[in-house]
Amino acid sequence: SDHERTFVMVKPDAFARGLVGEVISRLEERGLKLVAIKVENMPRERAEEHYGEHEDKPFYDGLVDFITSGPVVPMVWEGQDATRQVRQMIGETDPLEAEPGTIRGDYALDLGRNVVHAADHEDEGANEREISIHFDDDELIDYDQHDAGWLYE
Ligand code: YYY
Ligand code: MG
Repeated sequence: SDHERTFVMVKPDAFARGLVGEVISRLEERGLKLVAIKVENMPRERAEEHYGEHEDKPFYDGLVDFITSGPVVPMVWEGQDATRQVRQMIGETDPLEAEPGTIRGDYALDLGRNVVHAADHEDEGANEREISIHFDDDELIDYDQHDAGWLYE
């Protein structure tokens, strides 16, 4: 129930498939406020830091290979309960479990090519950690969301 910032990233599969705008549109239309965005090829060292929690998992090397295999679009979005709202919109990690209507449920088939990353709402420090891994403070833009008066009571 908090106004908060959450880290979201379009993965290389979605970038290559022309789904960047689709992901952004869904978050915009929901009412979330975009406060940081860039396009880049993620350095391997930063990818390893980003996915550090999965270091000991069998899928870790392939995951780091994949996330560094092409351009990504790291973003920060802000809004009421932003972390949980975004996780709900993205759907389950495995696209087979993701409900239709979610991003993964509409655009992905394979666990290892699931279109988008978002910080985990069950991991307390995830947003702060991931935002600081991918952005400098001065890359987070301060402005008034013009329709805020219609989005929030
Ligand atoms: O946060 P989320 O992306 O939904 O899932 P995580 O459990 O944090 O796993 C990160 C990433 O790793 C997932 O999006 C796909 C990949 N992965 C995998 O390839 N195989 C698994 N068994 C579990 C996760
Ligand atoms: Mg995760």
